[in-house]
Amino acid sequence: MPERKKTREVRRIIDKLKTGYGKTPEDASREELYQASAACIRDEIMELWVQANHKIEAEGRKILYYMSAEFLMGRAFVNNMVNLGILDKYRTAFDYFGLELSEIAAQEKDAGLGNGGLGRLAACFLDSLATLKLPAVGCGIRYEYGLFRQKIVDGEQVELEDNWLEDGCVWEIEHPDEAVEIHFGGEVEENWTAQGLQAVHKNYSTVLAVPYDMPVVGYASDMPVTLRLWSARAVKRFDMEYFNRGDYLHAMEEKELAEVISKVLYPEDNHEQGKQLRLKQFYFFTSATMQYMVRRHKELYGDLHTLPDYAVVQINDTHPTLAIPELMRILLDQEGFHWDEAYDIVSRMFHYTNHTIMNEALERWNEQMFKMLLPRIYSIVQALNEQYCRRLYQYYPGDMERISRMAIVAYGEIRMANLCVAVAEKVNGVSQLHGDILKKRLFADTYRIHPEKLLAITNGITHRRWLAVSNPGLTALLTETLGDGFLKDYTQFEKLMDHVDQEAFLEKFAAVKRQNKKRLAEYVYRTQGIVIHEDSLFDVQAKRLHEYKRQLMKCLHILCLYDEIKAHPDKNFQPVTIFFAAKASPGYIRAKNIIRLINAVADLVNNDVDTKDFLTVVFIENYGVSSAEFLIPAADISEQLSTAGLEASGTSNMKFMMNGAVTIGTMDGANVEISQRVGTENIFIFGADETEIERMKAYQTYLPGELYEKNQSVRRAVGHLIDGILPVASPHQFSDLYQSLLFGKFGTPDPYFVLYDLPDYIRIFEKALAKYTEKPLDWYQTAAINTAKSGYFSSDRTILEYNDQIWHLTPVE
Ligand code: 26W
Repeated sequence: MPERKKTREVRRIIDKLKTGYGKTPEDASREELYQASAACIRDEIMELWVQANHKIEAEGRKILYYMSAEFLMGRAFVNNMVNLGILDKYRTAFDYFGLELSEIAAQEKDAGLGNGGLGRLAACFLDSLATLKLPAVGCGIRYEYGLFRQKIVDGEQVELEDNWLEDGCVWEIEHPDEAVEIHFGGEVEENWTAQGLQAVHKNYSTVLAVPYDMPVVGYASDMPVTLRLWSARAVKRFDMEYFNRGDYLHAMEEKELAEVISKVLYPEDNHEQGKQLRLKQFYFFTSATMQYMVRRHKELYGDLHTLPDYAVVQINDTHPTLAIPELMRILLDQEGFHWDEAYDIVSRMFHYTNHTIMNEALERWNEQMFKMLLPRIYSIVQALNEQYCRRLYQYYPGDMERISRMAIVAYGEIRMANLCVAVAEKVNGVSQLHGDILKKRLFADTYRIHPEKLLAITNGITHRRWLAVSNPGLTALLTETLGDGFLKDYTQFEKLMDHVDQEAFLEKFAAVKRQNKKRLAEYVYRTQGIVIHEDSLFDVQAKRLHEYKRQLMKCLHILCLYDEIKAHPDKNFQPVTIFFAAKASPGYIRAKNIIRLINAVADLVNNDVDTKDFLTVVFIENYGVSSAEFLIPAADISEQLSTAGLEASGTSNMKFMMNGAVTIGTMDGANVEISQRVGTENIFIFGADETEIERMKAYQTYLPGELYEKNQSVRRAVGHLIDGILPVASPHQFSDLYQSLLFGKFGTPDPYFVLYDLPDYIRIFEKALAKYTEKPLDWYQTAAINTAKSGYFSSDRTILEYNDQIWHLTPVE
C-alpha cells in the first residue's frame, strides 16, 4: 500500500464535505465528493477573479462584450485544474480517498448550451481571452435545458431532455441585485417636446433578467474572464390576487410565461425557423447585456460619450444583432441623445462574425411579428433602414434592385445579416476561403463600397481543453520532448518538426495513439456495450448531422467496402472501425433518416460473417464536448467531407489534426489552410473544389444519373438503399435518400454533389488505407507532422488576430 499523505487539498475537501454536506469522506457519495472538491477549486478561483475584476475597473480598461446565443462549455472541473496548474495535487488527494480523478470528474454534467461549431468556438475564445489576459465578458442565455441528450432506439434518434442544472452548478454565482427589466409588446407613442420627437413605450409586459456569472480560468493566468448568462424571471413570482380568488392556475401563469424565455436552447444548427419565442430569447439577452454595459460604464466613467473607448461588442453570428437597435433605444429614450449622436456611438462599437453562407441559416424575421413583440425596436430598425438605404443610393444611384437586396427591411422581412453589415464596423468570415466567399458573394455589394469592412480570421481551438485535458498521453509526450512552453505559447508546437524523423519518437507517438484507442474502446463498451477491435484503423466523422457535411457519402462508401469484401471472401483486409457521432435537429427529417441509415449499415456490416472481422461501424450516442474528449484523441483518420464552399471553417478538423489524426477532406473551410500548413503529402484531399462546384451549378453540368450509370461500384452502393439488403422494417425507409441523390429536388440535382465526389473519395480512402497498412512509420510521421503544424490553429492565435484587427484591448498584467 503506497503511503497516503493528508495533503492541504485532502484537508480542504474533508472540511468542505463537513461544512457543506454534513458528511465524512467515508459516507459521502461520489457526487458529494465532486461537489466538495469543485467548491474547493472554486475558492481558489474566487481569489483571482475578485482581484482581476477589481484591477480592470481600477485601471479603467476597455473591455470586450462577446455576445453569443450559445456557449458550449462542456465540463469545467478538470479544465479548471489544468489551467490553474493544480491537477496533480487533486489527483493525489483523490488517491487518498481511493478514487480515480476521472470517476469524480464524470459526476459533472456538461454545460451543453450550444448546438455545434459556433457555440464551441465561443467557449474556446473565452479560454484564450483569459489566458491572454484580455479583459472580456461572454454574454448569453442561461438555458435551463441545454441541447437534448440523444439515445439511439431501434436505430433511430430519440431526444431526451438535458437537465444540466439538476444537481445545481457549483461554478455559477447568481446576482439578483443586478437584475434588469426587459419589456415586450405594448405600443409606442410619439410626442413632440422641447427636445424634439420623444418616443414613449407603453403597456408593455415586463420580464426580469437575472445574471449568473461563471469564471473562466485561463492557462497559467491570474485573470479569469466572466461568462455572464441571463436567466428569465417573472416580476411577480406569484399573483396573490388570483391566488386569493382561488384561481391557482392563473396565479402561476404569468410566471410560467415569463420564465419559458430561458427554458430551453433551440436545437437548430444552420437552419432558421423564425419562431417568436426565439426572437424573445434574443431580445431578452441582448437588452439585458446592453443595459448592463451602459450601467457599468456610467458607474465607472459617468459620461456615455466615451463608451466606445471602453467597450467593444462582438456579435457571434446574427443571433445577438438586436443589441444594435437596443443600444440606440437606450441612448435615445433613456439617455436623451439625439439620433446622430447616438448613431455615432453605436457605429463605432459593434463587429459581426458570420459563420455560414447557407441560405436557410440566414436569420429573417417576419415584420408583423417583430413589430408586435418589439414595437420600439421596430421603429428604430425602420429608421436605421431608411438612413442606410439613403446612404446606399449615393453609392448606387438608381440601382433599386441592388438597394432592395441590401436593405434591412424588405418584402415583409427584417434581415439580420443586412442590419449587421449596415452598422458593424468590421465583418469577418471564419476561414480564408469563407472570407473570400463573403467578399465575392454574400456581401459583395458592401465589399465594393467598403472593402476595409470585410476580413477573414481563421477559427481556432483551445489547445488546453483539446490537448492538455483530453489527451494527457500526447501532452506528456510533447512535454517530455519540448518542455511545457507550448501550452502557453502555441508557436512552440512547431519545434516538434525536429523530432518527426526520429523512429524512437514516432514509436512513442504511435504508442500514445494505441493507448487512446484503448481508452475509447473502454468508453464505448461502458456506455453502449459495444466491443470494438482496438487495433483496427479508427476512422471518425464527428459533427452535427447535415446534408452538406455528407455523412451520406460516407455511408455509401461503407456499402462499397462491404461489396468489395463480399466479392473477395478469401482475401485479408486491413480492419477498419468507422465511428459516426452526430446529433440531428429533431425537425430535420432527412438528417434523422441518415442516422437511421448509419445504424442500418452498422447492423449489416457488423453482423455479416464475411465482413465483421474487417469492418465495424459504430454510432457514438450523444455527441457533445465530453464524448468528443474521448473520441478525437483516438482517431487515425479525420473525415471532413463537406461540399466545397459550404463549411465556413470547421473546427473539429483542427482538433483531430492537433491530436495526430490525418485528414481526408475536401478543399473547404479551414481544410484548405490545414493542407497549406502540413503540405499535400500529409493530408488526403479529394473532390471538387469551390470553383468547380460553382461552375457545375452555373452551367448545370452535374448529371448524377450519368455518373450512376457509368460507375459500377457507385451504382451498386446506391442501389443498396432500396434493394432490401439493409435490415430495416420498411423497404421504403431510404427511398427518399435514394431519390435525393439521383434526382435532387424540383429539377435541380443534389446540391451537395455526393455522387460527383464519391468516386474520388473511394480512391483517396484506398490511398490513405494503403499508407496506414503498408508504411506505418510514414503514417505516424504524417500524424506527428499534423500535430507539429497545429499550433497555428490554437484559438490564442485567432484571438490575437481579432484583437489586432478589431478590438484593440491591452492585456492586464
Ligand atoms: C437556427 C439558426 C442557426 C443558424 C446558424 C443556428 C446556428 C447557426 C450557426 C451559425 C451554425 C454554426 O455553428 N456554424 C459553424 O460555425 C463554426 C464556427 O465558426 C464553423 O467552424 C462551421 O463551419 C460553421 O458551420
